[in-house]
Amino acid sequence: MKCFGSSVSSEDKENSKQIDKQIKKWYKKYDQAIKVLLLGAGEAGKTTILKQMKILHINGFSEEEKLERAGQIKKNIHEAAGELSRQLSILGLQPGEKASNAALYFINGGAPNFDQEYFNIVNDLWMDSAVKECLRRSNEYQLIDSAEYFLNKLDVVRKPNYKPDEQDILNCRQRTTGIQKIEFKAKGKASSRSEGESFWMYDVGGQRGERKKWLQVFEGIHAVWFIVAASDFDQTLREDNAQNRLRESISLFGDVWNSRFLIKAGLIVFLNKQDILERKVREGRQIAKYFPEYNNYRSKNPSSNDEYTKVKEFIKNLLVQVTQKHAASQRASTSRQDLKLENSRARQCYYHFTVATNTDNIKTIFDDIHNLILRNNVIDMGIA
Ligand SMILES: Nc1nc2c(ncn2[C@@H]2O[C@H](COP(=O)(O)OP(=O)(O)OP(=O)(O)O)[C@@H](O)[C@H]2O)c(=O)[nH]1
Ligand SMILES: [Mg+2]
Repeated sequence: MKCFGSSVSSEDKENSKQIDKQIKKWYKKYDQAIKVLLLGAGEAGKTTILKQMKILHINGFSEEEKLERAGQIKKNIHEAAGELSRQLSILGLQPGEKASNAALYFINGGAPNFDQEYFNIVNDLWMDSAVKECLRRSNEYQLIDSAEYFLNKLDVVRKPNYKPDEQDILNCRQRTTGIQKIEFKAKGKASSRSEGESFWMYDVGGQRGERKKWLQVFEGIHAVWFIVAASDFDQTLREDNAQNRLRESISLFGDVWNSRFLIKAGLIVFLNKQDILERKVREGRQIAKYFPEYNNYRSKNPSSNDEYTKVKEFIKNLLVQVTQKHAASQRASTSRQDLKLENSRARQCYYHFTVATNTDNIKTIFDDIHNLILRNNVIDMGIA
């Protein structure tokens, strides 16, 4: 039996040296953290994904953080109750006497003290059917996503010793200003080390005024996770009520895809808020009213008669088209020789349908992406 190395030619030796060198180079790269940047428009779900990473890979939330979140959750309730109260008359809705009085309390303002009397007033408002109708029409104005979740949990949140659980924290809304970073280690199926890989994840604010800060974190990013709230097709921007939210997201995605600062970064799109999208479609909301091109859209999977499946594929296709448009314009301006090079480096984009508030869903998707990074797509991911 031949022993390894006993009859190795000098050519083999040279090859093996080269491979060792390459492997060392890779390990050196992996020694550094894998840097992930969360991007997307306001309220897309970036911070919610970051919170999931804390739950999945760090120790979740400290007692101090939970207490802080309890205060923010009460502010969410106050903001939601205030907005619903203001919109009742704008939408021409007629609540009963109790809810009318409660609405006046919110319209007249004043700092809340969150005592039991305060929660009775919120309850009077929330129990009214006109207020429920007002919530149903929330795409016509700006209401935080967590409104229904916390108004339905009034009995729990109003308890003097209320401490939020993980699901409450995932639903709590707090706009990001500035840049946050978390560090964690994660082990994938293909991890070669017992402790797994190091990740650095950056979260930024997505509203228009925040985006000028993004450039500060583009340097050395390996992967961008671009979060789109797919359910936003019938809503307008909080910053500009003349602009459709989903159109803004798609145009922003184009800017990110074409950014020369991110050309080496792998791009993964999270088509988020699938739970809300599915509910809207099942309720009969028509995407064609906002995206007339839907009428001409032919599903790639015509055997599926499911309207929700068709709508989610249509939204994904809007993003795919952005990447194809760029490739086509590149080809038009490239010589034959360069074209070969361009095609050999054709950039990939990966798509996932997500519910950022669902820990199991995000765990599965994170594991997929992690394994993709480790397996064979290192070049696509911009790491090698
Ligand atoms: N139902 C549902 N709610 C979600 C989902 N993803 C995020 N949310 C909620 O949407 C709201 C906005 O999410 P954030 O994570 O704060 O959004 P963001 O992208 O960080 O927003 P900015 O900080 O303004 O850029 C929060 O109340 C979340 O709980 C989802 O998939 N489903
Ligand atoms: Mg945020």
